Formats: sequence, structure tokens, C-alpha cells
Amino acid sequence: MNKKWWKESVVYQIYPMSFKDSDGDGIGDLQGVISKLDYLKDLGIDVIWICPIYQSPNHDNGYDISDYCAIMDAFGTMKDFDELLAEAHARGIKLIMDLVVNHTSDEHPWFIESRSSKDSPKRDYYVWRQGKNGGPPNNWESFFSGSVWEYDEPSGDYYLHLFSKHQPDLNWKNPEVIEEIYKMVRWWLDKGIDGFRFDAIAHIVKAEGFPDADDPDNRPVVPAYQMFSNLEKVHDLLRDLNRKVLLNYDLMTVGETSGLGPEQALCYIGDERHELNMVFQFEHMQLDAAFGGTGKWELRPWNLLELKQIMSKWQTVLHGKGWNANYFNNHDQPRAVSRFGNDKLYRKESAKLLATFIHTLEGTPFVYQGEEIGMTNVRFDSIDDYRDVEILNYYEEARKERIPEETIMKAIWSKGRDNARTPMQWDSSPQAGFTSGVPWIRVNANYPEVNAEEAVADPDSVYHYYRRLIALRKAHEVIVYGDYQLLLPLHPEIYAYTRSCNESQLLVLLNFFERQPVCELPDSIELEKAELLLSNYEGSSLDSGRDFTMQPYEARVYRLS
Ligand code: ISL
Repeated sequence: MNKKWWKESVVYQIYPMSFKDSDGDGIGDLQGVISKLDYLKDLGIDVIWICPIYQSPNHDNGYDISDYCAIMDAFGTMKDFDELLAEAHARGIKLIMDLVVNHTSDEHPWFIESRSSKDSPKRDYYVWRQGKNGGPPNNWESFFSGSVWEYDEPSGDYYLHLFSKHQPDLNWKNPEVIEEIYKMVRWWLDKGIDGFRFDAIAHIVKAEGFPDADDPDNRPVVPAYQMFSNLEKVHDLLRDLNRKVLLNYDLMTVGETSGLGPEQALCYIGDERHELNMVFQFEHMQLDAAFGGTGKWELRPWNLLELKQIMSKWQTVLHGKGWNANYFNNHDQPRAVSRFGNDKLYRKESAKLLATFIHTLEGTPFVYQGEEIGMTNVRFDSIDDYRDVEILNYYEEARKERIPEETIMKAIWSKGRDNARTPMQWDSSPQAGFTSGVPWIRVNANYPEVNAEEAVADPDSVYHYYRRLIALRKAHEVIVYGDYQLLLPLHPEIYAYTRSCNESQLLVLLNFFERQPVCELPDSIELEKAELLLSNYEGSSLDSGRDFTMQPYEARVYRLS
């Protein structure tokens, strides 16, 4: 058992624009975060991951950085940041930052210089290519719709942007770029931060020669993930970064790596690799997407057997070799309680159920702001109320393709990133207590019922359930280090597993649906001797026989030994 603090931690993710506004400009800020540190301390979390707070023109809410060593004006100053770090540390909370180095903003001085002329000394900081047959250099589609290439009139060349055209990709083949990045990373680490979440790190290396992706239909743009995801050279770059920079510090590092399975993940996180501690995998985020997961906006119903298959694979392949980062929510995903739970009739029960799952698997649990009070998706009637560049680009492209408005809006309601980005609901006062001004994005209308003040006051709330789950992790080492064994593999509604290490064993029973199935445990499990440690229903402790009915979205955690 290779013990590490980052394995034993619970991480809380803050999306600063939407967390807490202290000055009434409608945008969350660092003083706002500072004012809520005690709330987070009471919740029991160990680490904050704060999404980008650097200077940015905000085309992608801070993921388009124009100065890596300055704080976004709307968020405050470097003094505020230093105060946040000191105040978090004073409460025993660590802080990790978002490292966005696949691209910068098109307003970063490097890009302005690079763009200024073909002979610029910084031309090679980015990826410039000539067009082909009067069009872009190849057919790769951007994550945010359209081509990955943007034409630059004055020079007649195209630059590459995997995300929006305001996010040109850095050229990681240029040693000067790498040196600049290392310098910046050291600068932050020397301030005393505790690690990084590596944004879009799987994409920093692109296929040699930028070949077209195969497409029998000859469309102008096609999904081309294989051309810029998880390519072999990424690993050389990460190992070099470790050797020269990261290994000198005691850090938590987690990479955002879509498009891989656990075997490939081990190339990033295998103990002997010296690259990253963990990665965010996306397989379970594709359960409800069409075309085997590539059609983000085309929906399909998800099923529990597939979830079991994916998560069991990650649990077993990584055990003893690498470490999982477990999540259902983040700033890019719709709210899990609306997506995999039931935000109408069983909001609290299903929010607790999903939490029980994430917190009792092997791996570090990540909680996204608002998840701990059971915040739900939003449904704005008009596209004008949406702010996310991915949503707006998709809307425009889909309209061009003549997809009916209603179909587009339905897709946005269920999958759009703004579902997770509406302001944190602190109380039932106007604008949910998020701001005294006009929020940058509308507050979810359910804030009078769903808010932190109500949740803190109600001992039976989702919030208090999270507190108990987090405390349970601290009390039982088996939750952190135990191995995972799936039970009832073919049960379509109940997800059951044990976690075992040394002499301890836990049993987790989760009914993922509204129906009330009978739970029939295998003979090897002796429930009579078990102690119920946690449940989201009061009556659960009354069942001691081998077969019993589970309540809608019921979750139970037992200690077997
Ligand atoms: O989501 C993906 C595919 O569906 C990923 O491949 C991709 O890595 C992801 O969209 C990247 O997200 C991150 O970088 C973006 C930013 O907009 C997101 O908020 C951030 O999490 C660009 O910086």
C-alpha cells in the first residue's frame, strides 16, 4: 500500500466566475472564495482545485490566458491570490491550479507577436501552416465546431486552434516555448501551491505532418481526435517536465485526458512512469452520447450495466499500478443529479446515491461546486441566456445545418456546459446570494428550495450527507486503499461491490433507479454481522436478511469486517 496524501484527499472544484461575488460586478472573485473557506472547511474537503484565474479576455471563461503570471481583473489581484493561498493553508486546505498550456489566448503577447509577421522571432511559438486547395491545411474539426484552422489575412497562413479561434495552440515542438512554460510553472510552484490540474494535456502533441483524417464522405471537417490525442510524444514531454520541474516539489497532479482506457492511462500514471498522479477519464461521460460516445449533442439512454463495465475495468486495471480520479460532475459536464439521477422526484436521494458511489470507489473523489447541495441542470428558453462558447458555436453550426431549433435546445438543456456554470446557490435571497449585482449568467430558478443555507440547516440534506461521506473516508482506510470486487454483475438496477484491505471489508449497495428491486446477496456476504455505516434512508438498518427490497435511489454502506 503506497500511501500518499493525494490519495487520501477529497478535492473540491471551484469555478470562480460562478462561486461567490464579493464586489457586486456580477462575476465571482477571489475575495468571494476566501469568504467561503470556512464553509468548505466544515464540509471536510482537503484540496481546492480552482479553475483558471489568470488574466484572460474570457472567451472561454479563463481557459484563454493572456498573462500566466497575473490575475484576471474581475477576480482581483495577486495580493488577493496570496491571501487566498495563505487562508486556505491556515485551514489545512491545499490549493491546486489549472495549468492551461495546450493553447493561450489570441491576446497573449506571444501570439500578438507571432501573428505580426512571418519573420517574427515568435512565429514558431504557435502552429502556422499554408492552406491547401484554397482551403485550410486539413479536415480536422475543432472541439468547439468548425475547422481547427483560422485564416490570417495579412500573412496568408492559417493557425491551429483545437478549441475556439481565440485559443491558438502552442507549438510544443519549440524548445523556447517549453522553457517559457517551465519558467511559469516554477513561478507558481515557488509561491507554494500544491499542484496542478493539466488542462487538455492529451492534446499537446499533434500527428506529424498534419494529415487529413480519413473520411469517405469527403466532408470539409470531421472529428479527428486520433490526430491529436494521447500520442506517444506527450509522454516524453511530461517526463521531461517532471525531471526538470515537478519532481522538486510535493504535488498533486491530475491530467485531463479524454479518449483513453485504463491500460493507456497507465502510460500517464503508472507508478514507474513519473508523469502524472492521476487522470480524468471520460468513458463514463460518454454513456449517454450517441455514436459510441463521439456524438456529444446526440443523446442516447445510458444503462447501468455499461456503467458497471466501465468503472469495474478502471477499478481493477489501475489497482496497485495507478490511481483513479473519480468524478461525475465538473464545469464541462451537465449536473449528474439531472443526468444520472432524478432531479424531480428524488433529487436528494439520487444526489446522495451518486455521491456514495464516487466516494466509495478506489481513487480520489472530486466534488464540483454545488454538487454538495444537489444543484441541478437549467433550462433557459432562449439561446440569448447562454454564455458558453461551445454552446454558442454548436447552436450556430446546427442552425446552418437546418437542425430544428427545438432539437438544438433539447440537446443544450441536457448536455450544455452552462448547466454546471450557473451561480452557486448560497441562500434564498435575490440572485441566490451569489451577487448583489446582475450575475453574468442567470441563476437557476430553483434557488429558493436548493441552496446552501437551507442545506446547512437541514441535518438530512445532501450537504450533511457529503460531510458524513467525507468523514467516513477519514475513518476507514479501506475506503481509500481497499481493492474493489464487483457483486451482482448482471443486475440491471443495483450496483453492488465490496472494498477490502487487510482485515477490513466494506459492502456498498446502490439502487440506481426509481423502481424497488429485490437485492439478493451472494452466500459469501453475511449481512447479519454487518454494521450499517451510512445510508440515505432511515429505515435501511431494519433489513438484516439475505433478500430485501431497496428503496428508490437507496444507497447503503456496510462494514462487513
Ligand atoms: O471534452 C473533451 C471531449 O469531449 C475533451 O477532449 C477536451 O479535452 C475538453 O473539452 C477540454 O476541456 C478543457 O479545455 C477547454 C476548456 O474549454 C474546458 O473548460 C476545459 O476543461 C479549453 O481550454
